[in-house]
Amino acid sequence: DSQTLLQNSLTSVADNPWFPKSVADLDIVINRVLLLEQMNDVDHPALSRYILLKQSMQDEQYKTRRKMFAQLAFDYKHDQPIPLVDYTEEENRTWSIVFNRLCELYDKHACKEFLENFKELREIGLYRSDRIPQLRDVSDFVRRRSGFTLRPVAGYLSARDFLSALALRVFCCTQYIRHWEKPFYTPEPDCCHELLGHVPMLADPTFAHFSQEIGLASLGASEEDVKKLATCYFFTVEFGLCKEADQLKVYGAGLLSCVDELVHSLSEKSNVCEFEPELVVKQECRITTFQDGYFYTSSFTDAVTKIRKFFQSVERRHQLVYNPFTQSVETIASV
Ligand code: NLE
Ligand code: FE2
Repeated sequence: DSQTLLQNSLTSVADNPWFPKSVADLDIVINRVLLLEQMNDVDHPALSRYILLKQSMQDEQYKTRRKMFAQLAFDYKHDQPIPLVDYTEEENRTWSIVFNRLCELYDKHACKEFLENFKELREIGLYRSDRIPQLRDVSDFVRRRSGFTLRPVAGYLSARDFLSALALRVFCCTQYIRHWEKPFYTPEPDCCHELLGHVPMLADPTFAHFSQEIGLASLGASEEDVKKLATCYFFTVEFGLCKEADQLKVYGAGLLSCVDELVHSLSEKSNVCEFEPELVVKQECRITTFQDGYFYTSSFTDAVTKIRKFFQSVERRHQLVYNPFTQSVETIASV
């Protein structure tokens, strides 16, 4: 009833006084990233994958390059064209190694929506094995297909900040590439992860719509609800599996960009259960090792339905609608 609704929105305004309401607001949000230098403080013996990352950070040349990429992202503003990058020979070579090995796995293991879009990206010449595509061109492609745009970012964002960009139909993408020594697993997102893992799915209108829906639900939500939303996002958009004619297929970007974990997730050793939001929200999201387990639904749309149903029981704090003409969200004063 209107009394409770009013109460909820008042509580939420007190808890979270501000959230981005337009693409311009994202200029403030997106620069709050977790940088590698800061990750150096997160030391833990169990993080063996993280130690790999530390090793690559001892490569001075690579470190300098990463600083340049971080600066590009920090300087970027929402109304500018995405900066073009002159990738080095070594960077393009790393891309080739990842691209070629993943292509061998996709035919058998990727879901049909992914394969369709990936094929198109190759046919139009945007995706080639010998050079890293420009984020600017890829963003134009995605916009034409699903209305999402890509935006450069320097590294990991908090779940709240990342999801808030989705609400505005903006997907944050790193532009640097992983270290050449570890092409088949990296704990961080990089251009292989964004372009190979996320982009083909994001070009699918249903998938794009769902991504925005999770984003909208996160705006002004409590810490607890943001964590739940982020965990559902993680085990679907990042690590989700689905079934096609009784065969497990992959649609999660964290698997589609990672040779080692893709193979692992479909092996005997992996633990795969049916996706149920109640169970999933209790899982730990791992970013420096393989996941403890993976979740499948009969189709990607089925995951959407389940998540939607689950979050209907979570209190809605705002009635927000996205206005595509102004690229902003508006509060509906319908109470
Ligand atoms: N582990 C992934 C990869 O190697 O491509 C990146 C994960 C980013 C969330
Ligand atoms: Fe990702």
